[in-house]
Amino acid sequence: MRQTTYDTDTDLHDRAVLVSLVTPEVKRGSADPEHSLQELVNLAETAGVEVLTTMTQNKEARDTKWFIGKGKVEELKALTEELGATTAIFDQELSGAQVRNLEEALDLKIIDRTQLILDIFAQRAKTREGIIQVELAQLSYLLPRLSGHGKNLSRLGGGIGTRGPGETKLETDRRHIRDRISDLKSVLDEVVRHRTLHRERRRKSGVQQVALVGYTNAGKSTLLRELTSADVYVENQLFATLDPTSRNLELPSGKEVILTDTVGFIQNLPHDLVAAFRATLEEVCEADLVLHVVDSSSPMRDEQMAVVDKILGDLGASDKPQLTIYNKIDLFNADGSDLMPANGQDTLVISAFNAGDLLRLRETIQNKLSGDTRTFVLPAERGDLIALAYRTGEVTHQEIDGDSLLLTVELNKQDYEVHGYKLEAYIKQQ
Ligand SMILES: Nc1nc2c(ncn2[C@@H]2O[C@H](COP(=O)(O)OP(=O)(O)OP(=O)(O)O)[C@@H](O)[C@H]2O)c(=O)[nH]1
Ligand SMILES: [Mg+2]
Repeated sequence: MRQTTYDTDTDLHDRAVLVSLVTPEVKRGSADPEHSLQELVNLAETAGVEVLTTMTQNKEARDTKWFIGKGKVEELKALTEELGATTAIFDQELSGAQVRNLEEALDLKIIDRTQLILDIFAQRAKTREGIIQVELAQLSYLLPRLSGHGKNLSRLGGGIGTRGPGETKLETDRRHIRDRISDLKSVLDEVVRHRTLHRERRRKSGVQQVALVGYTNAGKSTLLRELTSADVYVENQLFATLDPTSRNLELPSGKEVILTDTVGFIQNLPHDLVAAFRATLEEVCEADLVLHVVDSSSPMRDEQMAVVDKILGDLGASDKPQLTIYNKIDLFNADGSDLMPANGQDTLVISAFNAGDLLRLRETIQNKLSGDTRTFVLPAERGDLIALAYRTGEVTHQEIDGDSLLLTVELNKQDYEVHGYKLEAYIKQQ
């Protein structure tokens, strides 16, 4: 479903040549340019584009006017004419002027990595929140790129903007986009408020929350489905999931927790998109435990893990208790140069389709969530401490002993670290 007229129209009929410019700056970056280009191929195919071929240029610096060198533009023109391409997709972000210049010189639709990702998100967004977030990201991307009277303006379609008296079309378009951005932001604020209320209710109910995060296509939704029999969309394509889905997960002890699936991450995730999806991603910050799902079979495994760690850091979720799940171990190539990860306290090697592995996973989640059990001897008149003990975990036993109350509590590690430490002085000595 397309929800706006601002998307880039990458439909089934797009036949594209993919272009990457490798500068020393790109090489210094965290992503390997070849891997990145391969990922661009996957992204393009996910968006329904037929990829004809790829082209790479090594150059000292990007060209201000053309992005790639002028000679390379000629080469690209000959190639796209020969292959009958309709589109050129660039692996790096282009400026508005570069898009216009290339469009005119090549007579092709010009798209960059960010637009391609935004387009996939636009195709995938199903819920009201997801749709708003994608539109917000698209408009934020578009706004600074609106300049001059090039073809770019026609991208706006008829969705917004009518010419006001005495104003140029461009100014009107800009103003309408700004208005729309501020409208979307206030709608989103409302959604966020609801979400926060909902989350607080869940928190008060004392049910612990576990969030699945990871690189796109790592197997997060598969795990949600296998662990909870949830009817969720699983697909061997990038960004199958956009909206967080939560389900009850029963642990081996019989206790239930909430397991939430989230949008996948990718390298060079457009900044506007992260900003727009912040509301959704902040769900991760509320989790009692973060499950970082990794595709062990990917040749880009370490890069992908670094991307996920970086985004978790940006979200302020680095300090959360974390379990790294090396998934798809059935596809792991033992002869590969990558080291086989080992099971440890904070890591688990599994296949999402192996029942034994899933049981181990549920046991490990249980262990990570349940802190130690402690018995506190609290003076009966200290209602504040008794209330605190109840808030810091699950009280499994209660007994009166003279003027004291003995409470045995299965501690929630995180709550205990935050405020439960006040109870430390009252731990019953064995
Ligand atoms: N062989 C194998 N395939 C798996 C395993 N886990 C998941 N997959 C496959 O990997 C693909 C992606 O799975 P998803 O669960 O959609 O991945 P995701 O992390 O939710 O991806 P996004 O929603 O795009 O971020 C699907 O084709 C799954 O069937 C596994 O342990 N082994
Ligand atoms: Mg998914």
